[in-house]
Formats: sequence, C-alpha cells, structure tokens
Amino acid sequence: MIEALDQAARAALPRTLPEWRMVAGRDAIRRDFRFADFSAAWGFMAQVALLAAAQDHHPEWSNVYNRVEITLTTHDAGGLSARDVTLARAIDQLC
Ligand code: H2B
Repeated sequence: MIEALDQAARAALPRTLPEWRMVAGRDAIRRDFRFADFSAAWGFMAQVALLAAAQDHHPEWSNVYNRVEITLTTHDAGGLSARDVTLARAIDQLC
C-alpha cells in the first residue's frame, strides 16, 4: 500500500502545482492542456506516456483534438500520494 499524501504536502499544493486543481468529490488533481493542433497534443501525450512508464505511475486522461485533460490520483493509496506530485511536476516541465 502506498502512503497517502501528508498534510504538509497537501497544504503546499497551490504553491508546488499552481496549474493543477482538486477534482470535486475525489482525492485527485487535474490539469487541462490546450495545444496548437492534434499533432502537438499527441506529441505531448507520447512524452507523458514515457514519464508514466518510467515512474510506473499512470494518468487518467482524455484527448479531444487539441485538448488533453489529465487527472492524477493513486489507486493503490485510495487518493493522492507523493507519486502524483512527482508525475505532475514532471508533466509541468514538458510545457
Ligand atoms: N498508477 C496510478 N495512477 N495509481 C496506481 O495506484 C498505480 C499506477 N499503481 N500505476 C501501479 C501502476 C501498480 O498497479 C503497479 C503494479 O506498480
């Protein structure tokens, strides 16, 4: 079982991940991305897929043309864990 995100890290989320917001009714974070076109969106998703594979931590996501919506939570923790913060920060560095 993976440890849930501790209170200090939760309180810091607006500073550590300012582009991400809590999902209503879930212990999860979400960021919406918009790109020039589908190719750019898909290229971004390919990079995120490599990060997810390397970290063995996987997003819930959807893509519609140039938009990508990513939700992160840790199923093995029943909510947010440090793994979500690590992946979100790595995703942010792609943009
Ligand atoms: N991704 C996410 N988002 N949450 C998990 O709990 C999780 C995962 N668990 N990727 C991993 C894979 C686990 O199933 C494997 C066995 O490490």
